[in-house]
Amino acid sequence: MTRPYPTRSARALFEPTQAGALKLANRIVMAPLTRNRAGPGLVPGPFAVEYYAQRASAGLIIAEATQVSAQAQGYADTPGCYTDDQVRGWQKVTSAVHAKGGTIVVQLWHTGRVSHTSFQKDAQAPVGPSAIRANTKTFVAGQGFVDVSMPRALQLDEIPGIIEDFRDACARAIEAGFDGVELHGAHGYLLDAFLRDGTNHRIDGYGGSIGNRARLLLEVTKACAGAIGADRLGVRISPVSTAGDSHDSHPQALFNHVVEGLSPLGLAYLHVVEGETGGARDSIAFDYDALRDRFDGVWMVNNGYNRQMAIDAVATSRADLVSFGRLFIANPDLVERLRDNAPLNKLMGQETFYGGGAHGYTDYPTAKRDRAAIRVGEKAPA
Ligand code: 8OZ
Repeated sequence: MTRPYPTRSARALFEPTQAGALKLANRIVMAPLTRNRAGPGLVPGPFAVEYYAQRASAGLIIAEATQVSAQAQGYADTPGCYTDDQVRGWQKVTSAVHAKGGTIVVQLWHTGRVSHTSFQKDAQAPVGPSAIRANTKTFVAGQGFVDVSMPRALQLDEIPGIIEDFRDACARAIEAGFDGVELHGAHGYLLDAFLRDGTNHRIDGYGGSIGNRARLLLEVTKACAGAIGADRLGVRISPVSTAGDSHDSHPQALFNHVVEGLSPLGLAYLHVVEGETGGARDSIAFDYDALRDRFDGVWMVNNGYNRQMAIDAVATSRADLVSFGRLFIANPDLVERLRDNAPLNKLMGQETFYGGGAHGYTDYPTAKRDRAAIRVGEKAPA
């Protein structure tokens, strides 16, 4: 960090702030979490309202990755934001979160080549920047985990339609009551796959140089900002993560350019996954401070943060916001537990993460309920 950033108190993590037009009760963010529980029509499922409302004390909820179109789907039972029914389903979620004083945006994605013919109209090939198959798997109902399909390269004249799908889904997200949108520019999905020279071998204006590879992300971001206001729009990137078989020969130069392009747009925030998603934070050397110095705005960090790391990151101003994934799965009242330095629930088994019903979704207890249980119970736990 070289710019002058203010130092803050150790309590700053728990104090209100603002990210663009978004008002946050604290600097603790629920990261977007794929849970594969959407109902018929890819409408948010029956337990989604309760699940998100339980977590409304987060400064910001980023609702799970949600398709901008039917073509954008890459996994079983992930929700959409492109039909009237989906919008009506999301309205119930956003109303419940707002009723509890929360702030909620939705992460919008196009999974690109991380998809399977079974999700595509007429079992067509999924689309990507180039016809290069990702070395990764997806979950298909009835088949379990299977290799993703060989994609076809998007034709140049299809790209305006992709941008339009993102813009339309943003408008629908606002109609659904979301306070804003996060664009999924990470983890090897369509926007990230365009960025990287390992996955983008195009020879038109969307491939080749870093400037060309960054074009789609920047065009989508500008279109979405035009639709809903840049101050309600965030972008997530994962510079060195190999999630979704993502790889690039020069990530520092690439993401320096991306962030320089995003900075003047006046976004609500930039959300940066540091290191390997869900894994090592430092397996690959990367200068995140160099990115931060290129971004004039709210800086959100993610990946493996615990209470002390989050307090320190905010107090030193290395970050403005910290997002938590797994800890928010297991602790609906994560904000209160971190504030009180209370013990955290253990995460249930991986079989509850993706798909299923209420178990492992809405049945994690709050600490308050635990205390109530202790008051009425026979004896307190050791
Ligand atoms: C885990 C399983 C499926 C999708 C991501 C949306 O990596 C995801 C995802 C995570 O961003």
